[in-house]
Amino acid sequence: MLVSPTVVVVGLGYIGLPTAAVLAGCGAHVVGVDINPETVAAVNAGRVPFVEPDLERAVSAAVEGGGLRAQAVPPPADVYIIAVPTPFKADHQPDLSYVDAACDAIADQLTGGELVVLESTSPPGTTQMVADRIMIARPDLSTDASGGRPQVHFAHAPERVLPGRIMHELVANDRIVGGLTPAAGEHARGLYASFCKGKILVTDALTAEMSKLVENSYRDVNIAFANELSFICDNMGIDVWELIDLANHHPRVDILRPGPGVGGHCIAVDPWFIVAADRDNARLIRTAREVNDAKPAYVVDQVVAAAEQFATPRIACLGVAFKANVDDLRESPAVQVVGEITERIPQASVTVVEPHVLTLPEALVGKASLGDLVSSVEWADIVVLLVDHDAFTAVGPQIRTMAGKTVIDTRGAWR
Ligand code: SAJ
Repeated sequence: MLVSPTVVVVGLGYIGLPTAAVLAGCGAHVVGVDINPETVAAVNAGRVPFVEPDLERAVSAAVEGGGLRAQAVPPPADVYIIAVPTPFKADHQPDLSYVDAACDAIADQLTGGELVVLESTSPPGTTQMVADRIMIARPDLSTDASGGRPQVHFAHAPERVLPGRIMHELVANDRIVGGLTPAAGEHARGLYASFCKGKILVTDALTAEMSKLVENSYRDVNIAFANELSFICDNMGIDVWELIDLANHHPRVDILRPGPGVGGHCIAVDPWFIVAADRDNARLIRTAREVNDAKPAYVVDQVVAAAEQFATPRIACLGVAFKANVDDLRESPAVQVVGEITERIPQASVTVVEPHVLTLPEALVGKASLGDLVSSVEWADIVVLLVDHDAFTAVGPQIRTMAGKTVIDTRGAWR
């Protein structure tokens, strides 16, 4: 690996921006590229357009020190890291349009000798697709030095950091890198060894792609097991939280926690990439997705049933983030639950309490209001806990003693 390489990071989101800041902090000359002019302007001003502990400090230090700048178009560089979104379409098929656009943006800049790393979580075969797309645009280059043409190295290095702990995990976690060729794998190892304190595990690109999908599917299947237990326990009149706590005393049992569904941009998405790649064999993975996706509607049914005892129910929904102590509302089951409550119980007044945001998400504007914790809980007939933010778990004892309120605690935070 070059001592101070020029690294272009395409996509300054939850993964690209932290990666750019960490690389700059380790001596690389980093250019962040984003199609959103507001993101570019924010980064160049040393600001971060979303909440992530310690990130803003790292970005502003990198920008002030001259190691990081942002722009709309990729310049020539030694390394290109693609960290753009890979959502799925309505039919659960992967949408690779952002990856395609990133390839098209960097293809013109290549001269040979560069490393192109795909970090976006991707369906199996995407790294090969990236190389094929760029080689079609640039027939003067090759992936394996064949025909004497200058070689470009392609690798996949899936990000595996946990939102809320990104700056720590980016450096501390072990990192899987998979090359399209062994040489590409070794180039990628050098890049990640420059800032990762964890082990760098080198494999081929296809296995690296699958490793990321398998990790998140593993978690999804295990959360589905917990959510399925919550359905069974409600049916049988058993406290699912007590049951799980008891079962987890077994030395080889570690059941996860039920909730209102699985959110975020990864665990609710990535398993579909495996299903899309091998529908016939991915039976458990598909069923887990279906079990977890059924949970928000189940919670709404509980609230609808509770609301029947009030003519004009007042409902306080605590939390709309996709999980505890973050401001990230992407694919949040809580947003879905609140939206469906307002549709199914039109006579209800609904207040949302979300200490991590200043405004309601667009999907809820005009349907619910945003309130503070104490007055919303005091006002409500029904309190629905959707996210186990620390701010909510702390008030559990007071809420348990409030007479006359129906409490639906989807996270078991107030037991
Ligand atoms: N959840 C439950 N019950 C649990 C655990 C989680 O309902 O017991 C829910 C959460 O509330 C949330 C969702 O699952 O809605 C996902 O949360 P999470 O904390 O499990 O995971 P993410 O999406 O924040 O991050 C995951 C991580 N992957 C794994 O733990 C295998 C992270 O390491 C990945 O980097 C990240 O996905 C990603 O970017 O792919």
